[in-house]
Amino acid sequence: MSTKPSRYTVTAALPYANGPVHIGHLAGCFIPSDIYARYLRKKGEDVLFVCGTDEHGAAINMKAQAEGTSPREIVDRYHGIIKDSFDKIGVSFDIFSRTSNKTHHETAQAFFKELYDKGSLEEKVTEQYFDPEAQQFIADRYIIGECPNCHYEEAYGDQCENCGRSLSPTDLINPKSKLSGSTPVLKETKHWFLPLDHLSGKIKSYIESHKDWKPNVYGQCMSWLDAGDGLQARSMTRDLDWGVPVPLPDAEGKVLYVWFDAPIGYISATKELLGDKWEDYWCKEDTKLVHFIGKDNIVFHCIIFPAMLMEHGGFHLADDVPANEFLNLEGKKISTSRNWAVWLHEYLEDFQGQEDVLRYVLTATAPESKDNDFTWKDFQTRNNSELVAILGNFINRVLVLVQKYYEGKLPEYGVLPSSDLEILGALKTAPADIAQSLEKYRFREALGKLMALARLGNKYLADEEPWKKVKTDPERTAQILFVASQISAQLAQLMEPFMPFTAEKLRNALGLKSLPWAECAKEIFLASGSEIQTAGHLFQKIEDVVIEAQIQKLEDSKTDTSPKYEALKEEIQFEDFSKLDLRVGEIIKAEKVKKADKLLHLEVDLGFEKRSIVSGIAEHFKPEELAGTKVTVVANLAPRKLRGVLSAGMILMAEDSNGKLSFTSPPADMPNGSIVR
Ligand code: B3M
Ligand code: ZN
Repeated sequence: MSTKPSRYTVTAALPYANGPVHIGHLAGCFIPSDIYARYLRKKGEDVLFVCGTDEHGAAINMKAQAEGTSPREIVDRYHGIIKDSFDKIGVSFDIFSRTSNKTHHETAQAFFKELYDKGSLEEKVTEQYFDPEAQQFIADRYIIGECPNCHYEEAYGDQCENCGRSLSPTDLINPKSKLSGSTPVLKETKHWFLPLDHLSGKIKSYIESHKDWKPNVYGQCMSWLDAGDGLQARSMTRDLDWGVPVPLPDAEGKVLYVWFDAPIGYISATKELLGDKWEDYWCKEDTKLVHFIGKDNIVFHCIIFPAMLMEHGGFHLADDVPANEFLNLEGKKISTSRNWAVWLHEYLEDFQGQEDVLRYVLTATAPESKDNDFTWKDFQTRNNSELVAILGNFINRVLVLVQKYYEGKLPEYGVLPSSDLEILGALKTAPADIAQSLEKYRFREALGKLMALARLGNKYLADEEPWKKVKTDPERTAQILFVASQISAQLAQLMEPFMPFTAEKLRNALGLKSLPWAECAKEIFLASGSEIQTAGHLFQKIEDVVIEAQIQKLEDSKTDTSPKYEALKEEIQFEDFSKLDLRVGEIIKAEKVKKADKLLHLEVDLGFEKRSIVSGIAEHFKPEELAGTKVTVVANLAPRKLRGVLSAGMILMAEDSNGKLSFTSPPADMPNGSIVR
C-alpha cells in the first residue's frame, strides 16, 4: 500500500480455548499487536483491533477428553480466563469474541457455501483412519504409534515429538487410536479441498508483491511455495462432532477444518462489533490489514487464508504479517503439556500492580527476528536495574524535588543554556524517531529509544546534582528541574503504548492529558507554574526470594512427559566408530574414592595388563560386590586424573530412563582383553 491508509485492521492470533495464555503467546503476538494498536490510536488513526478465542478443532476435543468433560465446558472456562487476563494486562482489543458464537458460525458457513457454489472446492473421497470401537474418524493428533524415523513409540499422527519429523497418520508403525486404544482401520470419507495447487500462481504473485515483509515471514512463505512438490490441495473439512457444521446436505457429522473457520473469526468479530460497517475494515483497498501471529501460524495467514479470500472475492488481503519467532523459558521450549510455562493469569496474581513490568520485559526481549529466552533472573534485572534504577528513579527524583523545593509548582526558568536546549531538542525529535521503529514493527528498538530518553534524564540529574546546587545556585536548580520535568512529561506520553498503566499514573501526577502522537513533537509540555504531584514509586524492586519462588514454582509444577527414548545422535561414519578400542575386562578390586560420593576406583584386568579406572557408579553398586564382574572397557581413552586418582579407560554402562545403571557384561567365558566390535 503506497498511499496513506484511511483505516487499520489489526488482528492478533485467536488463542485456542483449551488452556490459559502464557508468556510465549504474549511475546509472540499480543503485546506487539497491542503496542501497535495503541500507537495508531494515539496517532489519531481509525483502528480496529480484533481477537477472540479459537474454540474449535481437535485441541479442544483432546482437552475435554483428558478432563472427562465436554468441549463446551472447556471453551467456556478458558474463554473466561483468557479474556480476564487480557483485560488485566491491558491488551486493548476493541472486541474479544469467540468462534463458537452464532455470528461466527453463520459467517463461516456462508463463506464456505460461497466457495462451494462457485465451484472453488474440490470434492474428494480419501481413506482416513477410523476407530471401529468408538465408531468415528480419528483426528491426526488422536492417533499414536511408532515413528518410522526414530522409532519413538508414542509419535502423533501429525508429528513425532521426539525427532520433530512431520508425519501423516498412515506413516505410523502400529497405529493406535487414543479414543479407545483399538487399532484403527482405513475407511473412505468425503471431504472438500481448497485447490492450493491450482492457486499457487496467484498466491505467489501476492507474496512476491510483499518483499517488504519481515525476512523470516517472507522466507517461510517462499519455502512453502518453492517446496519440491509445491502447494498441495488441502481439505477444508473434517470428520468431527465439534466445530462449525459443513453447510451441505450430504455432510452429516462433518465440520469445517479449524484453520478454515478460525481466521474467518476475525471477520465475524468485526461484524459482531460493527454490524454493516464491517466491510470498511475488510473489503476496502485503503484499509491496512495487519495480522500479528507467532511463526507457527505463518502458512495459514500468508497462504491459506489469503487463498480463501481470493477465491471468495471482494476482500482486501493482508498488507503485513509481522510474525515473531518463539520465546523460550529458562533455556527450554515452552510446553503446555509439560507445564513448562509462565501462565499469564498466575503472573497477574503473583505480581499485582506490576502488569507493566511484564509488558516491558516481554517487549525488551521480544523474539522479533530469532528465538529468544525468558529467564526469571533477567526479568528481575530488567526490573531492578532498568525500570527501577533508571526510569523510576529519574521520575521519582524529579517529582519529589519539585515538591520539596517549589511545593509542587513548576518554577520559572529564565534563559536556558544551550546544553538544556539540546536536551529539549531531543524531546522534540523523539516521537518521530520512535514512530519510525514502530511503523516497522521493531518494538524492541522503539522501547530502547524510549529508555534512552529516560537514561538521558537520569544522567542529566546525576550530572547537574540539583540537590547540591539548591544551596548555592537556586536559579540553576530551577532550570534543571524545569527541564527534567519536561523529560518526565515526554516519557509519560511516549511510554503509553508500551506501559499504559504507568503512563496513566504519571500523566495524572503531572496533570497532563494523553496527547496525540504528533503533538508530542515538542520541547515544553508543562509551563512554569503548572502544579505537579508526586506519584509514589512507579516501580518496585523485586527481591531474590520472589524470583527464587517463581523458579521453584516452575520446577515443582513441571510434568515430565518427555519421551522414554532419547533421540539418536547424529549419524557417524565407520571410521568414527573404528577409532574406539573396546575390550573385555574384569573388575579385580573396587573401592570408594575419598570425598567423592559418586566415584569408585576400580582395578580392571584387560588380560595383557591391569588398569586403574575411576567410574561414576558408586551410588549404584557396592564395591565389595564387584570383584569378578565382566565389563566392556573403552581401552584407548586418554588417561586423566579424577580427584587425584588416575583413570585410564572407561567402563561402558547401560542407563534406563530412571537413571538406573547396569554393566554391559560380556559372558563369563570370554577371555579378558578380547576385542569388542
Ligand atoms: N488458534 C493457533 C495457535 O494458537 C490458532 C490461531 C488461530 S488464528 C486465526 O497457535
Ligand atoms: Zn521420531
